[in-house]
Amino acid sequence: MERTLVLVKPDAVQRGLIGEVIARLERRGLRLVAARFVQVDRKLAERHYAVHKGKPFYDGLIAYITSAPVMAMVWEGPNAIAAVRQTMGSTRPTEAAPGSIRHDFGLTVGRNLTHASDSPQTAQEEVNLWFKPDELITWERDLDRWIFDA
Ligand code: DAT
Ligand code: MG
Repeated sequence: MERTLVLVKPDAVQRGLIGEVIARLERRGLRLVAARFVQVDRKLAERHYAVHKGKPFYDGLIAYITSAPVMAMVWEGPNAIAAVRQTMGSTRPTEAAPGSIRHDFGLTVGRNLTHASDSPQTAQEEVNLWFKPDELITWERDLDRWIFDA
């Protein structure tokens, strides 16, 4: 079982797509662990995107992620990290697979709607950055045995 951080970024919040993103993750079979609607401040933005500091798009990225609220969530399931990245689609919407969120709703890399952790290590770091331990809910769904085989 893996846990991964998902952000519905400011453009998707402004466009009324929070429900669309949640619906796709629920439909995929993933299980919600935590959710928080957050106005991101510069400090959190810089910690979240620390790996991109110094890149040409960094300042624009910080301005984007702090420009309106984001819906921060943790989702879990078998292979959750890869599954969620696939549901979001490639970073550039024009390279994202048809049927993915970035394909279906996006055009440019600077307004690509969502964030998802890209490895077990970053997932753990990002979940810890965005949520306190007591905000993460461990629970079981009656349907899990029909979706998860372990
Ligand atoms: P992802 O969000 O798919 O994990 P990333 O970690 O490489 O992609 O980059 C983080 C975000 O930074 C990405 O969602 C959009 C922005 N970004 C990445 N590359 C960019 C570029 N070449 N020009 C503008 N923005 C970029
Ligand atoms: Mg990334």
